[in-house]
Amino acid sequence: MTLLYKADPERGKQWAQLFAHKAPEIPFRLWPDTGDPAAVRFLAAWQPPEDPARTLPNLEVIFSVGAGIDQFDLSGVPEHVAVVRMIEPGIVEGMVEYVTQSVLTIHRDLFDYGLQQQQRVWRALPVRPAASRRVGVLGLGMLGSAVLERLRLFGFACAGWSRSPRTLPGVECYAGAEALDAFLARTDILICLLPLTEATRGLLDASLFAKLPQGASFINVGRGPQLDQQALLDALDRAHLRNAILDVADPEPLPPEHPFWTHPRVRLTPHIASATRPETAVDVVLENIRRHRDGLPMLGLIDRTRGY
Ligand code: NDP
Ligand code: OXD
Repeated sequence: MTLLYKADPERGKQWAQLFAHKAPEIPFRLWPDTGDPAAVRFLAAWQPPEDPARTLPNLEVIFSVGAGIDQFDLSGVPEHVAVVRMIEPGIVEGMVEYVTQSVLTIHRDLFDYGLQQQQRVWRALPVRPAASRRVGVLGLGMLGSAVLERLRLFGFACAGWSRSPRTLPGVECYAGAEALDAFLARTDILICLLPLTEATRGLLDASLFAKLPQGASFINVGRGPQLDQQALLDALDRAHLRNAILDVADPEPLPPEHPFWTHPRVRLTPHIASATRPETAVDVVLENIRRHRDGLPMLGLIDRTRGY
C-alpha cells in the first residue's frame, strides 16, 4: 500500500517526515525512487508519470498536490483510478491573503501611487468608500467563496459567478452563461478563480473585457490559458481596463521579451498566490486514504466529465 510522491522534491522531504510520524504503516516513496511499482496504490503528484497505467499498474488513487487538476493528462489514467484534488486549509488561507491584498492594492490606488513615486509626485488621490467598489469573482468554489467571505468584511459590494446556482451570505450570486454579461456589467474589480476546463479556456477575451465598466481592473489567480493575453494588453493600452494583477500566465514563466514584464499597469507574481502546506495537506490525504479503504467518498474527488 505504498504512497509515491512526485512533485517538488524539497516539499517531498517534508511529506516523508510527516508520513513517517503520522502514518508509519504506509510506505512512502519519493519519485523517481518508486521501489516495487506494483506496490504503489496512491500517487501524490503535480503531474503523474507518463502512461501511469503501465508505470504503476496497481494505482488506485491520484492525489493532486494542488487545488487544480488541469495539469493532469487524464487520457492515460484508467477510469477505475480515482482523481482527487487538494482541499486543505493552507491553500484557502494563502489565496484569501493574496486576493485581499490585490483588491486593496487596486482599491487604494497603489498602482497610481507607484507611478507618482517614480516621478517624485506627492499628491493625494480621492479615496472611494469600499461600498462603492464592486468586486466580482468568477468561480464560487472552495477558493472563490472564501475570498468573498473575507472581502465582504471590508464592505465591498460583492458578487460571484458560477456554473450552477449558489447562495452565499452578502454576495450577489450569478449562474450560467446567460448571467455572465449582467455580472460583468456590475464589476469594477474582476477576479478569476475558475478551474481550467474546455469551457473556461480563453474565456477572458476581448469581448469579456469589453463588457466590464470603463476603468475596471482584473486579477487572474486561476490559470494562464483562461486569458487572451493580447486582449488584456489591448484593453489596458486603450485604458478600458485600468490595472491587472496576474499570478498565472501562459507559458509559465513568460519569455523575457513579454510585454507584461514591463507594463506599468501590470503586476506579475510567479504563480505563488497560494500553495499546499504539507502539514495540513498530509492530514487530508491520510483522511482520504482512510475513506477510500472504508468505501466512503473522498474529499475533493473530481468529476472527470465536468473536468474539475
Ligand atoms: P472549485 O472546484 O472548488 O470551484 C470552481 C468554481 O468554478 C465553482 O464555483 C464552479 O461552478 C465554477 N465553474 C467551473 N466551471 C465553470 C464554468 N464553465 N462557468 C461558470 N463557473 C464555472 O475550485 P477551487 O475554488 O478550489 O479552485 C479554483 C481554481 O483556482 C483551481 O482550479 C486552480 O486553477 C486555481 N488555483 C490557483 C492557485 C494559484 O496559486 N494561483 C492556487 C490554487 C488554485 P459550480 O459551483 O457550479 O461547480
Ligand atoms: C493549485 C495551484 O492548483 O497551486 O493548487 O495552482
